Amino acid sequence: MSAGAPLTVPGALPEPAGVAEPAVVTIVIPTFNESGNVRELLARLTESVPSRLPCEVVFVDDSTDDTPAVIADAARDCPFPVAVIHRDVAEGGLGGAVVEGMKAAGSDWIVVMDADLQHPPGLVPDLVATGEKESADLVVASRYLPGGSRSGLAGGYRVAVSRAATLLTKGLFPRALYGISDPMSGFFAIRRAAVTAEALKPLGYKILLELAVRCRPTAVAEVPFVFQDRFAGESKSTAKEGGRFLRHLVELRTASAPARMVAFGLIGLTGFVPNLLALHVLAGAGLHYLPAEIVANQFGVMWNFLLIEVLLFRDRRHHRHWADRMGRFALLANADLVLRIPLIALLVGEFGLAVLPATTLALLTTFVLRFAGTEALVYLPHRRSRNPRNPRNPRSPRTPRAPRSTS
Ligand SMILES: Nc1nc2c(ncn2[C@@H]2O[C@H](COP(=O)(O)OP(=O)(O)OP(=O)(O)O)[C@@H](O)[C@H]2O)c(=O)[nH]1
Ligand SMILES: [Mg+2]
Repeated sequence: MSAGAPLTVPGALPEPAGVAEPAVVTIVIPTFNESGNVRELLARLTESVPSRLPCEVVFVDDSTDDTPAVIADAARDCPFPVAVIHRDVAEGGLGGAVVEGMKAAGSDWIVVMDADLQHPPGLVPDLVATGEKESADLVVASRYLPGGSRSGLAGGYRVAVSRAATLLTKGLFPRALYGISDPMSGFFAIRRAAVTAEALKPLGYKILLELAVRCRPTAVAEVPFVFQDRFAGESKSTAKEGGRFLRHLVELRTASAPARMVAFGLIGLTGFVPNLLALHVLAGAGLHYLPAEIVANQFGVMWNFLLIEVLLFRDRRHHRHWADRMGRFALLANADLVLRIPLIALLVGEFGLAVLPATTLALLTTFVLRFAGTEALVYLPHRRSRNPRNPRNPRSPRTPRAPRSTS
């Protein structure tokens, strides 16, 4: 099986001999070097799913080992269709892989599960049955319901991190996650009709969170499950994945312009720290306080620029060169200072406001102008880069891919 061969018919899954019934559930399994697990996983799925529910399996694989070959071999014994989509570029990591699998799904229900047997295959039919019985769009396998447990999470540290991440996420998205006790779960069933794949911008591990926040499935149900020990191989979850998760949270939370403005303001506030520190050092070195103020302000501006680039406009950076973005951002930040004084003078002199309310109003006005300016002049594509086929990303048209069938 040659990795990354162009695939031409999106969504096509072959029917294995002897199975006439169309699949009710497509089981999407992301794999990254799971050659020690996939054979056992397919065997356990064979034991527990097709007798209760016609199914098909789609692996979305970013492996550098022989996982696709092992799947191809093991799939020969499966009474259901098995396909592998192998990606040369692991765009969006685990979450990106799941979305790719969802696009290829041909059934009414999609179940997402890990390949390392931490998610019990026997629960797949129960997830779908619960969804049907409760007319739910999304059914989450939860470790936090009575009867569920996190025993497979290696060590107290992992348990604490998982719990803290759950609380933080629930706090940030109380409405979207209402009724979901385990938004960090990677084991769930969702109706294909509830997935708007174009709305998804997955980033890393938390694909359930991405779906719940961006697709807003209306009815949600839960089923308890015991998170098992990894069957074989090593965890792919790294500290880098933690950073990705925080970026994912910020991206989801700042999807609307008002939320982005609040985040822009909060980042702006943190800029006081480098600004004051630089002022302290420069004044200590004997520089006159006025030039020191101007130079120190640039430290705050650069700090803000870096945070905004990484946290707020990560997916809107490629329209301009970084030096162009930095120059425009610095210009707007300094214009803010220049604009504020005449505005205060106008509000006091012409409109008779007292100095304090005039300053507050001027600060708010210049802040909103600066935010709008940053959105429009720094992080929106300039006209030349527009492309009728894909106005938001001139570089992108991606060749559609279909799964490579292995059985
Ligand atoms: N396609 C794809 N799959 C991935 C990627 N990263 C992880 N996976 C798969 O996603 C699933 C979950 O990854 P794990 O490493 O088991 O993460 P985890 O369950 O949080 O960590 P452990 O509890 O230590 O196993 C596994 O099936 C992995 O093979 C990726 O970048 N691409
Ligand atoms: Mg795992």
